[in-house]
Amino acid sequence: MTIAFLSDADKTGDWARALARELPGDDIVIGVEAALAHANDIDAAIVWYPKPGVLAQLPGLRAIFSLGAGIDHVFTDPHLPAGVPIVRLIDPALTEQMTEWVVMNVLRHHRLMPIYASQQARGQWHRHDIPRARARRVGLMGLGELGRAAAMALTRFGFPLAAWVRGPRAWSEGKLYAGADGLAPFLAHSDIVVCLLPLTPETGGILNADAFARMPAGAAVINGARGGHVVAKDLIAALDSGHLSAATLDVFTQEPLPESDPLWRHPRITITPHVAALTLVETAAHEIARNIKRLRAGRPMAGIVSPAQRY
Ligand code: NDP
Ligand code: OXD
Repeated sequence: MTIAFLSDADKTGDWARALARELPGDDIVIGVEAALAHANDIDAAIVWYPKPGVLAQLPGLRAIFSLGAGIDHVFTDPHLPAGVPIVRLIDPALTEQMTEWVVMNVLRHHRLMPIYASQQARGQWHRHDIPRARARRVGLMGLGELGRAAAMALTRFGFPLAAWVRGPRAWSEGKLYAGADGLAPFLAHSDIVVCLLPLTPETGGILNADAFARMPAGAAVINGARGGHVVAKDLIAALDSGHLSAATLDVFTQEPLPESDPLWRHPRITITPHVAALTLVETAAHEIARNIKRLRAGRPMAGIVSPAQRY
C-alpha cells in the first residue's frame, strides 16, 4: 500500500521513520506535493488539518487517519471525498495522559489549589474547609475513550460521578444523563465539570452562559476537549460574577492563544497549552499501522467516525 503523511507536524522525520518501521512493506509518502505526484497510488492518508481539497484529489483513497483523537480538524476540509472512512486515533498512551491531566485538575480544584496559589502570591496564610471527595460531584461531558478512562481513575478517590452522553445506556461508575434533555440536570448535579466531548455542530459553544448558570454556585470547569466548546466571554462573566469558582482550559479557539487574550490573565483561570494528551509518535504510529493492517486484510478498523455525527 502507499500511505501519505499529510501534516505540518514538526516531527515529520520521526513519523516517516516510525511508519516505515511499523509498515515495512508499504511506501510512505511525505507531504502534499509528494502525495499529489503519486495521487493515483495513495491508499491511505494520515492527516492533521488536511489542506482543503487535497484528499479529494486522491482517487484510490480508502481511509483517512487522524493524527489525533479529535477529528474536527478533518471536517475543516469542505471537499472531503465522500464514502472514505475517517478514523480517529485511539491510543492507550494518549488516553493515559488525558487521564493524568483530568485527575490532576479535578484534584487541584477539589483541594482549592487555585485559591492557595493566589494566596501564596499575596503571602496569605488562610485555611479553607473542603468537603470530602464523596461530597464533591464530578460531571464528565463525554464518556468515550477518554471520558471512560478518566472516570475509572476518579472512582478511586470516591467522587460521586455523573456523565453526559448522546445515547442512554447502563453505566456502573455513576449516574448517566443523555441527550439534550439530560444536559440541564447533569449540569445542576456537577460541582466540577470536565469537558471531554468531540467538537461537532451539536457541541460547539455548549459551555455558554446558560450552561454556567445551571451549574451549582461555586462550580469549577475543566476543558480538555476543544476551545470551540467554551464561549470565553460567558466563562469570564460567570467567573467574575462569582457564580463559578475557577476554570482550567487546555484548548482554545485560536492556538496558540494570542498573548493579548484576556483568558491568560484572568485570576481564576489556569491555562495549559494544549498538552492534556499529546500524540506520541511511537505509540500513535503503532496504532495507525494496526488499522492499516486491518484495512489491508479487510477487517474492521478501530475508531471509524460517523460522518453524520462527526465523531
Ligand atoms: P469519543 O468519540 O470516544 O467520545 C465522545 C463522547 O462524547 C461520547 O461519550 C459521546 O456520547 C459524547 N458526545 C458526542 N456528541 C455528543 C452530544 N451531542 N451530546 C452528548 N454527548 C455527546 O472521543 P474521545 O473520548 O476519544 O475524545 C474526546 C475529545 O477529546 C476529542 O474529540 C478531542 O477533541 C479531545 N482531545 C483533546 C486532547 C487534548 O490534548 N486537549 C487530546 C485528545 C483528545 P456517546 O457515548 O453517547 O456516543
Ligand atoms: C487530539 C489532540 O485530538 O491532541 O488528539 O487534541
